[in-house]
Amino acid sequence: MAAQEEKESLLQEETGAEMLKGSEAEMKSCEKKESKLVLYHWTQSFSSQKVRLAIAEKGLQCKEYDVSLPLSEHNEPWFMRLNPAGEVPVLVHDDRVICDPAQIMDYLEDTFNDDKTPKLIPETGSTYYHRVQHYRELLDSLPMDAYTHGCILHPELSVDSHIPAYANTRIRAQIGSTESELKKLAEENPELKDAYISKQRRLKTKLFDHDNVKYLKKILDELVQVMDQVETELQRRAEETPEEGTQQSWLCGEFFSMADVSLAVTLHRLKFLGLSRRYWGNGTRPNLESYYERVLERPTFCRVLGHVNNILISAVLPTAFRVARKRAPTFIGTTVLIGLLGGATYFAFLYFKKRLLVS
Ligand SMILES: N[C@@H](CCC(=O)N[C@@H](CS)C(=O)NCC(=O)O)C(=O)O
Repeated sequence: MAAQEEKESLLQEETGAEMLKGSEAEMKSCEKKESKLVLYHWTQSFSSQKVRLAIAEKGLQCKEYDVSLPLSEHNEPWFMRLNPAGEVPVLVHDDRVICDPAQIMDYLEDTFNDDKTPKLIPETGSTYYHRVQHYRELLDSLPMDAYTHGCILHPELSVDSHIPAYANTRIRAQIGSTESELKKLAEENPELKDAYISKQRRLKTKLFDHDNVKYLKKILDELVQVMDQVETELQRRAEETPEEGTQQSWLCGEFFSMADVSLAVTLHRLKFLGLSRRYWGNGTRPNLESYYERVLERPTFCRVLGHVNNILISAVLPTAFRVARKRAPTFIGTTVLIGLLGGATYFAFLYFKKRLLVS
């Protein structure tokens, strides 16, 4: 379990074994602010994608660690100790551990606020501030995990999705095994028993809803109103006269804000799920359509999330490498043993051949 040990030791290091004291130390820790950011995330996790985009937009240095959901690494004891909800993303900054994605983004905004760092939330009290917060809240309240599970479990709800056909069987098998896995982990780790049991209960209710087609159709219908509201806001932006020398505006104004982080990642997820045609294809919401096209061309977005909808590159291959790495000792051991046995047989053959020839 080399990866786990590496993460655990990093965590120990990060959570303040060598915490500094006094004003001089504070200054030093301020200097090192950026280099001490660590994000535990999973490439396919919607909430992780938002945080990763916000970090990139702010130009922050951050160490990223993949916590594989398909391999259930988020349920391993070391991760449950970090976040008892067993969910990604988790941000560790010096001795602080922040588990909620919205809180992580507020923390980043409040902490890294010097003149050189781009702001994603405008000055409190300004019109822009209220607009950004309004759209951020509106978009962040969407049940993205329900859309995601729903479209995987019921492919008939979407057209043109990037979800591979095997995902349905895979996720059903995972849902089936997670309950017993969490119960077993609760028995093996008494100090985390409550966390495992409440997680198991929470997941059960959640996944029951996400498999309910009637509920899924209802929430997908409700999404129409949100998309209408966004389309109207984007139309307003298009009608505003841009200041001289400025480029095309984003959702709340001429700057890319936290609301854009939410909108960009939401649209990318809807595209992945095969829901884009339903909400902005065929000229139904032209502003939304051109907005998404601009998002795809944005360098930070391309760099951080450009490949996440390609499941082979972003999930299948990294998972396969992770499995190979975890099994490396067994694999190497077996290979050496086969090699030794093969070699011994060959030398025994040579020996007996020589003796036979001699005799
Ligand atoms: N709890 C957070 C979101 C975090 C979250 O749901 N993370 C998902 C991935 S996007 C996760 O880690 N799921 C794993 C699990 O529930 O077992 C919220 O309320 O917004």
